[in-house]
Amino acid sequence: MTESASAPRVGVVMGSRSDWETMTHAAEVLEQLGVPHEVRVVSAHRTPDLLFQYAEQAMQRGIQVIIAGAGGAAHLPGMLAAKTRLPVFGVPVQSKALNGMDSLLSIAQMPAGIPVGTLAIGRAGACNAGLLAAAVLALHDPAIAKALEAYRARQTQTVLDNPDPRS
Ligand code: RP5
Repeated sequence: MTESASAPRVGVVMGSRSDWETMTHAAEVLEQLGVPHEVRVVSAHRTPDLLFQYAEQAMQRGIQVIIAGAGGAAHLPGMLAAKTRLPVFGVPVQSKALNGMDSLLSIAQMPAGIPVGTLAIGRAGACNAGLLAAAVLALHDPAIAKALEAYRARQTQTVLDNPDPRS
């Protein structure tokens, strides 16, 4: 289980241990940017009471953003969003049967009134969920803002330094 040293400000949750291969990318980004976070398996279907408890207690525990990844009938992000006003970013995990299209549509097609910010399927979505969570916290946290700016500058420089795709 991944934990950062200080009190977590971002909750990275997922429907199953099998989602970790994807969701580890969100945690890695948060780690790189120095964002205190926690990682938990919370299943909408197998542990519905835990889901409610997590969403109800998140804010009072100091969580400010929730990143939720799930695959298939991916109800976790939407149900978390139904139970807390914290921003919830949903990551569609690439399912075996339908390549993640089921996950994507389950997460994106929320009814008006209960928003989930839906990311891309798989690794890119998980990375970007981490970056978006950091961007939200960066609005009021200069250290995270600086880390985010440095991350982006490094990324730009890496592309500029390697213009020839053959080398
Ligand atoms: C979803 O079912 C999980 O988010 C996971 O993506 C999918 C399959 O879960 P496992 O059967 O691998 O535990 O709830």
